[in-house]
Amino acid sequence: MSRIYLDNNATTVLDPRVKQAMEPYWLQQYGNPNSLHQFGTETYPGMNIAIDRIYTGIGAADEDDVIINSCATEGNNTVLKGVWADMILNGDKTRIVSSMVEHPSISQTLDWLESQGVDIVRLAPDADGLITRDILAEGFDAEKTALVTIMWANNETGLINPVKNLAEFCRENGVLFHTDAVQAVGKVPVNLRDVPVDFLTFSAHKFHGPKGAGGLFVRNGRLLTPLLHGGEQMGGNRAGTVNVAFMVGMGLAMELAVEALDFEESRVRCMRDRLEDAIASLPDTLVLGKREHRTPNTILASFKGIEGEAFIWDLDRRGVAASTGSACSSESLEADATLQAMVSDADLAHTAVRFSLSRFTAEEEIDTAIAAVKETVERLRSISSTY
Ligand code: C6P
Repeated sequence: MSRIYLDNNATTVLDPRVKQAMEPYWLQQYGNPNSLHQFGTETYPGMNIAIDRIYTGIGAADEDDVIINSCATEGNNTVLKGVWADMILNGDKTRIVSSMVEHPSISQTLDWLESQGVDIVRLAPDADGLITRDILAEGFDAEKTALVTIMWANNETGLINPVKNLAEFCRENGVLFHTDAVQAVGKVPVNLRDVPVDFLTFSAHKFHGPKGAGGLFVRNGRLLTPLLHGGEQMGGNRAGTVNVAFMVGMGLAMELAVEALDFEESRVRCMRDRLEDAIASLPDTLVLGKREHRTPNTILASFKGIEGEAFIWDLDRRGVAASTGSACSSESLEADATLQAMVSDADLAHTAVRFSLSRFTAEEEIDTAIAAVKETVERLRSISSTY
């Protein structure tokens, strides 16, 4: 049985062109870029091209910095803990403002900062599941606030926050703004010339690059206390030997993902809508979030009376891979504020299943997936009705 992968928000397949571009850096150009000999210096051209591709891909300017790191979790931790060290522990700010619907790499870090005495404000989304400028503005205290961090696109629902408005509000109030753009890069345009964020995180494996490579955009190269102290790599902002192969792979993956944005917006959206229509037509089924507010590849659906994990297992037996919310906190969906804000029926809110496509998803796979979803729903509902 051929397998169908509809869990691209968890991770994506490496683009074969990216794999090929990384190849020389394992056995031939394996030098340490910080070494003075040729093995070291011959890695420079590839790294420079990669950095150019990343700057172009997100619209960074020469005066900005992009710190290459291991993943978005690292980038998110770097911003939150750096701002804490610089502006709260060693400054006069007391507060970080965020939302109730962030990825655990933000929410768990905020929980820890709260345990250290930081005043954390977690905004609830509106009925559409979004954090709007009005929600942020209500009761906002610029004197106290060191940072606002709101994700660009939600990994479970695909809902896209109005990040430009939020960033502009923070700029007007003189407060730093960070966005976790892991699920936005490669799915929707991310142009930081238009969107005045101060910090932005991304992760290569979400856009067909290698796992274990990420980036942190820092407006105007603003200095933050680093998470990793040690060598002078990344201008002293992130110590540790640079993973040249992964950096090269991430650069090309970024370029290819940006080139494919039209395809994402047209073909991927079209396939997603077809699957979504089929799911929504099943009885007692709900798809969360308005289409126009979501990334083109994501569906979060809820099947009344069916337990999420049972659904995933049954669907997997039919050769289709989906997930119950995010890969690192599947069971947290019950407590997910986005769902609670959007679904009044508690039973529906317990059973959400995420389907996420990519530009490598094929039309025929959607036909097979639709049939498999229908069979799974019928089977699991028939079992539950016999008890
Ligand atoms: N979300 C999901 O199934 P890393 O793995 O550190 O590069 O990325 C973490 C991360 C941060 N922010 C967002 C919005 C994310 O979606 C993720 C990864 C996966 O939803 C795995 S939990």
